[in-house]
Amino acid sequence: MPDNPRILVDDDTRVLVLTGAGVSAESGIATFRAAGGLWESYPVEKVASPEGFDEDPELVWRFYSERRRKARTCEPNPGHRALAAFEARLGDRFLLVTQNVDELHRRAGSRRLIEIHGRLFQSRCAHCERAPFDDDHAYDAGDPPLCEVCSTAGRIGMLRPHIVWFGEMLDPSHLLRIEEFMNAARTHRFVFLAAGTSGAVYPAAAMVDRARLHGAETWLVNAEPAENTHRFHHFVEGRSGEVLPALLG
Ligand code: BV8
Repeated sequence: MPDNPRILVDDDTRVLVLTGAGVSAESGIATFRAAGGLWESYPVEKVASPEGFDEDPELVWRFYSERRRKARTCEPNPGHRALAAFEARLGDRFLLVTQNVDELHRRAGSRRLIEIHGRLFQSRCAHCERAPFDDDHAYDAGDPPLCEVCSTAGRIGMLRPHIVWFGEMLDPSHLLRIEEFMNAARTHRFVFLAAGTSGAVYPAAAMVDRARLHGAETWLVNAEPAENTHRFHHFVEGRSGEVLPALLG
């Protein structure tokens, strides 16, 4: 791998990007599985699963409220901004898929963005079909919040974070949009780039395999080898806030 690799892009190239928690690390947001990560303080099945929410909604709301408080104080880093600039260059030949829920890609200006694991600053009702709504409240004192729509209808409906938990399906419309982008890209030069992800969570960790089936040249940028590094053509070890501006510049 040359010292300063670059992803060469011509007028025909389609680029699909997948990011994970490592892309937000330089903004001060804890990752999940690295040392000192979130899962060290909280057992994942207790705070990021529907069973955990059913068992102890107060604990789950404390976990997400703490993350809302923290994420509000963080800013996008050069890695987020490099991806937003790359989107501005490529337009509809670019699509960013993120596992991150911190909304820093949004705040950096990314718009061709799919947040496949949900959004930290949205809530929804766990019991009715009410659409997810913007919500930056920290509900960590007292009872979990209730849905007004349910209350008005004389029901008890508890609010939950608009997050995809383990054991929950991803939004089918998100998966369809990703598949459609890959199908359209297969007759062009197609690059798949993953950044800041340990490759531990599915179906996101299998995107590299789908992309290769569609003829993509695949790149991984990560601070350390990931679980699926061997499935990428290129691996650039480093911090995404430093590597991405050079790689995409
Ligand atoms: C589902 C909640 C159907 C939001 C999350 C096979 C196929 C399908 C499903 C499964 C399967 N096998 C198992 C499953 C079930 C499960 C799964 O994948 N389990 C794993 C643990 C084996 N998947 C699911 O349940 C998914 N649902 O598929 O439904 C189904 C259901 C059941 C059974 C079968 C099918 C739902 C997955 C979504 C779960 N929700 N989070 C939240 O609270 O945030 S996942 C969670 O992990 C986060 O969303 C996070 O984004 C995601 C992935 O983690 P990473 O982003 O990669 O973060 P991590 O800390 O791991 O790594 C960061 C990396 O960055 C590190 O390598 C580090 O070195 C690096 N780094 C650090 N600093 C930097 C850096 N890199 C660059 N620069 C830096 N500065």
